[in-house]
Amino acid sequence: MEPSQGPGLSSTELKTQALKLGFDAAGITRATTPPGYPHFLDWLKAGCAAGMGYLERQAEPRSHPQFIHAPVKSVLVVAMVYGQPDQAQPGPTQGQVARYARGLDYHHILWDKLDTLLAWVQEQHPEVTGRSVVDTAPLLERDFARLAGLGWMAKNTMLIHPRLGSFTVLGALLLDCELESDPPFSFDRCGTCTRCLDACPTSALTAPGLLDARKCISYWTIEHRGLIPDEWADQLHGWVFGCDICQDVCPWNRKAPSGREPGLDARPEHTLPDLIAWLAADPELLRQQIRGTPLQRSKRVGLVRNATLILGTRREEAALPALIRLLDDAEPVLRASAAWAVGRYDSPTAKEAMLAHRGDPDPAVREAVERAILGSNGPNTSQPT
Ligand code: B12
Ligand code: SF4
Ligand code: SF4
Repeated sequence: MEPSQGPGLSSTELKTQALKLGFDAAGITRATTPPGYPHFLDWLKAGCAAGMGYLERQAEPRSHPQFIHAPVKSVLVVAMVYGQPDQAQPGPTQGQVARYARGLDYHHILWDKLDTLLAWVQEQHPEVTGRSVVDTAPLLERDFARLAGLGWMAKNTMLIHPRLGSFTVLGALLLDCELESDPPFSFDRCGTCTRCLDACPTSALTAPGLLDARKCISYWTIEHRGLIPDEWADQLHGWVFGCDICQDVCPWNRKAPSGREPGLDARPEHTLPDLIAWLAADPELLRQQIRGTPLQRSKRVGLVRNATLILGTRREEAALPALIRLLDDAEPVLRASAAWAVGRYDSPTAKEAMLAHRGDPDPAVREAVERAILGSNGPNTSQPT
């Protein structure tokens, strides 16, 4: 028999209802200051948040969920598995998209389900108030997921559920009633493994459990606005949006189940997109194609910028005409990225195109063109290996 809780809402029934709605795991913890909060502040102080100024601006609210919902007493944390494991390798003009971003935007799917769960609670207990949280609110979600017993904070910084693995998205329902808590997950199941740290191509995992966003492909391709600096432009390793390398190599994902939510299933055109097609696409059509998907976060300008840098890194002959056309795009960021990419080709056509764009109206683009002409943006004399 479960002890009586607040207005009589049963923790077990609440979690069962969450699973019925399609979540793959649910756990409950008390609203408290998350134990990782001091670590989060150290991480910010060390500059590891890179250009994500919103984390700095909303640092204090992360100290307690009451900043999001003042009367909160309990936090229900949910996890949902998404998508399927990779099956195909990218071709020479294709890019990779992180698995979470191949279908529809998970935020809306999770918010809807959490709101439905809150409505279910309020049907029985109209006095209960709550707030659904998915990613964007200032909550240290992985810390709360661990406290609610859903898994451990792994060396790649992911929350790994022992049965579901780490290809999960998290959400939370903040409730103002007392509920019975689950025991926190108190084991570290990484053991002596260091596969994720060894596999990260940019050494962004600077220590177990520590990610420096200034070195992370996921950060550069999704969160960074504007031009990607030359020293990172050829470090995307084929990832046009996000990066899954430190999860793909993790043994805990080998036997993990595939996602059951159809909305998160991969769309073929967003799995291994043809990068030349993105460069050449009518801007409005591309905007329409990505609407309602996670790719919308980078907008057309971010996606085409990333695609341009990947093609330039590879120096794919077939991409040169599309890259040269991009030198006349309306977006200065794309013209400057195209200059970087075209400058890497060792061909008279590429040189001619560079010289023809020395007079670009934007000073930053002119600077990128000059760097490209000087060849200071990487080798343009040898063929790619
Ligand atoms: C900012 C952010 C990013 C940044 C920074 C990532 C990072 N590792 O911090 C970037 C853009 C790089 C990113 C990338 C990704 N993200 Co992200 N991201 C977030 C966001 C908005 C905040 C995370 C944050 O606060 N980071 C700051 C660090 C310090 O916090 P933390 O990693 O959670 O670290 C905790 C531990 O370190 C712990 N800790 C406690 N004590 C100690 C002591 C020591 C010594 C150490 C080392 C650690 C430690 O406390 C910390 C604070 O809670 C969350 C959503 C949210 N609101 O929480 C999603 C979130 C973490 N991201 C998510 C996803 C899916 C991704 C990607 C997989 C997307 C992709 N494929 O490209 C990658 C994964 C990269 C990776 N290995 O983490 C999911 C993760 C789900 C899961 N199962 O873990 C989240 C939870 C979003 C969601 N609602 O589902 N992300
Ligand atoms: S997401 Fe990619 S770049 Fe970032 S830490 Fe993981 S492997 Fe490294
Ligand atoms: S790859 Fe190994 S060290 Fe990294 S998260 Fe997975 S189990 Fe932990």
